[in-house]
Amino acid sequence: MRTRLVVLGLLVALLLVACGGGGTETAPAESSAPTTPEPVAEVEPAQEIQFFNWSEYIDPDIYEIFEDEYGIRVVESNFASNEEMLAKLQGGATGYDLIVPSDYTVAIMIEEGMLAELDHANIPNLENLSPRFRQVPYDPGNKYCVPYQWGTTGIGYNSALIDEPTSWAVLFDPDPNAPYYGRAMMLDDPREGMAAALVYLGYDINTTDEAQLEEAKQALLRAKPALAGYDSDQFDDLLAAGETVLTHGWNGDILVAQEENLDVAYTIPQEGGVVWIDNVCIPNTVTPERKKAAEIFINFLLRQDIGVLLSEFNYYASPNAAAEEMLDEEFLSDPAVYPPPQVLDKLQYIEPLGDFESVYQRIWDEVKAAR
Ligand code: SPD
Repeated sequence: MRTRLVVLGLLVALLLVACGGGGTETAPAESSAPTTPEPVAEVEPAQEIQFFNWSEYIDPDIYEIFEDEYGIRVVESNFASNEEMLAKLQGGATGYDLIVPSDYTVAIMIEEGMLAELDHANIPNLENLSPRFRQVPYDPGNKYCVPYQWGTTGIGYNSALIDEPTSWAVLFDPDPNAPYYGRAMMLDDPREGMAAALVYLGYDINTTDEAQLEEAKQALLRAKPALAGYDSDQFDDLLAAGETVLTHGWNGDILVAQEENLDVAYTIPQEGGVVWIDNVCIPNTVTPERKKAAEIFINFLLRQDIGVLLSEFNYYASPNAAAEEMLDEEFLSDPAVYPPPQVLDKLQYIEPLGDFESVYQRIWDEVKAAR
């Protein structure tokens, strides 16, 4: 009897071991017993970041204040179009920690997996954004990017030399006897250039209709004799200096030129124009240290006082509701900065076109190469 009980006891003990029970020595690793979490190593931010931005798009004082407060230096280099910036990054450039793509380019970069997800814990000032800029269609919830400034594309002109242009015809059916003939400019930007011609013709600026695109090409070719050139960096300075009389351009840059030359004015022709949102984003090639520093800088840009400095320098509308509370009433009610609803209704966003993007680029290249 005693022997049978010992055998039974051994069997029960073996079963307990097999089932993972029977004492602490056999407790599995995934036991639900409370454990102390390993401390997560805090990443130290880099002391320098490389900022790839449009030219003249930030008050240099902002860098100084940031470096004084955080000990992080921001080194800026510039691009002149979304396509130029995108080509550099697609070509393998890895040195950039923060970039400023426009809406449709953000969509392309997300699609291609080129952007790092933002750690919102490092960007508490996101709450300063206006609600509509927290849910932009190309990046809902600001998963990858934070809106920086927004604006429109229209026509800048010298009001001492010509009347306000009411139609894009001044560019696409130019009058050879007008003072602007030979002294006009267009942005050196494939999607913006095509958009201006398509808007003039009454078409969607994202059309893939080959016949409409051919018409746009012909309009762009008709503009050529009136043009002094294509430029996205100097178009504002040339207008302020009186070198040009008329220019296709971005509202803020033209309004800054107005400070130098009071004859400079900005208008959106009756056919409409482009509305856009530029954003700060982090390429997915950055190190954790540089990403942390870039996020600290994004958070800084979202501060109320820095948002004010940004818009006061750029003359572009702010996506930052807290900053708008501190901006001058005169600025907020300027229709050239904040277009009224009837003008907004006539503006279109550039959309990503996938493979068809190359058709726009090809037409643009052909137009620029034509004599
Ligand atoms: N001087 C900086 C101007 C930046 C304009 N970005 C707008 C791009 C819209 N396609």
